Amino acid sequence: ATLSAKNEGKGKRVMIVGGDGYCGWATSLHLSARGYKVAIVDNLCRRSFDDQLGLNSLTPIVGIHERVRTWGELTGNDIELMVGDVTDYEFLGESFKSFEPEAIVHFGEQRSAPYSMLDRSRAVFTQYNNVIGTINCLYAIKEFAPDCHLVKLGTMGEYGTPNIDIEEGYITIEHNGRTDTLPYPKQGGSFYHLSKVHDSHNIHFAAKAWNIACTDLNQGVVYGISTEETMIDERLINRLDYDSVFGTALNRFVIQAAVGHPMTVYGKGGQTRGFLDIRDTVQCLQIAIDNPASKGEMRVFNQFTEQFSVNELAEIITKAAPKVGLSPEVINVPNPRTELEEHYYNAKNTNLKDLGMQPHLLGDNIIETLLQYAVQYKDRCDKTLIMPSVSWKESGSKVVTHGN
Ligand code: NAD
Ligand code: USQ
Repeated sequence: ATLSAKNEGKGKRVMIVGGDGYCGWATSLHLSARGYKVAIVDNLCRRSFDDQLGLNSLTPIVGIHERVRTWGELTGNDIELMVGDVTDYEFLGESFKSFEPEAIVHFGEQRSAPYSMLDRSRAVFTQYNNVIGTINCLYAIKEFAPDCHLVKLGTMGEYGTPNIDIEEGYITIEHNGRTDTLPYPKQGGSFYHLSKVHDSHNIHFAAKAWNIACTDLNQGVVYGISTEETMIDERLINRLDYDSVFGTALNRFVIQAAVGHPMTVYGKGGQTRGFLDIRDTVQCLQIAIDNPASKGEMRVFNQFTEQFSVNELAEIITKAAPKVGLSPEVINVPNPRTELEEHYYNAKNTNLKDLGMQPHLLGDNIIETLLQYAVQYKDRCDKTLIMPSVSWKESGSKVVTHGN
């Protein structure tokens, strides 16, 4: 297949932890198409969460072995596959010794806020999986690949919604006549978001203690389905979550509009977040890898392109939908989360733009394309999975054995 690929980093050895997931699969193909030597490390737990809770991807995804084989057959680019868990240090160490990564992109965490609030055992799993996995990556770099650049996915949600502007990772504070630049205050809104806060602190410390090069990418909510590479063949299709546990705001609204379900605005809908197209996720990852952090530094980028409130997202879709023959409704459902529904929000995102990121903005064309795509797979949607099923207030210590 012919791809409009640039290949500045041709030959660079990049390990992608979580490469079977939504962001990780798209990034693996993007880099592989551009001549990077890619190894995917994934324990496939995301697929088992679907099995546990009875969820599914709107798009029909094939198994990881078939995905990787298909990619190799169609493009001649081989991706190495190592199935295992990064909380297992012996496995991770062996992966480092055999692949010898020059950069490691760490997507491999439990990334759903509602999943982390299901019950005590999921809260503990989320923090153990995420925090220990990241500590293991730091030790593996120290022990086996001291020059390897860690590119770690954090989240904009680490900052919460403070009543002042959000900076990129650090803020200069004047206090009692003295000044210092310090980590920006963190206020995660779920045990998941807090796992990322803990990761950031651990990375910041290890970067200094062991002279490791680290980039913490505080990514906003990702939307979109296709990248150039995932569209070559249906066996390369990316996953697309629409259920109330793993589905995220804009993707959920698009799918809801496509299947004739009202768009579920939680509470007043003034909740504002940073968003980006999945084509910008893969672009930003390449930029971060091509321009490594300095050793001993934890560099922080806020990785989003535009800010919207959930009400604004619903309005944008309502406006674009008639062009594809749809007329979605909006419902305000009681907010299952503990969060501000009306608040100030102004986050900086200049570092990636300064390095050349060219954003894909959320215009009508994109919404139309997303809606058409969702309509194509609408029969795979189980509408009973759409309404919120996890309450922050009711999270208890009893194990919830099914999603609702
Ligand atoms: P995803 O769940 O689709 O993918 C994560 C992948 O990591 C899965 O394939 C899973 O099996 C794997 N994984 C999890 N724990 C692992 C472990 N211990 N060992 C090995 N593999 C493991 O998630 P995603 O949406 O692709 O998100 C990727 C990363 O980006 C996450 O860290 C997430 O927090 C972050 N992020 C995502 C979004 C978003 O909107 N999707 C936004 C901001 C940040
Ligand atoms: N929301 C609705 N209706 C819905 C779904 C969500 O109003 O049907 C609201 C939520 O209440 C929240 C906002 O939309 O205020 C965002 O929720 P979300 O589920 O889209 O995103 P979130 O839980 O924050 O998590 C997602 C990813 C996570 C990532 C994060 C980026 O799952 O991995 O870290 O987005 S950020 O939001 O910037 O922290």
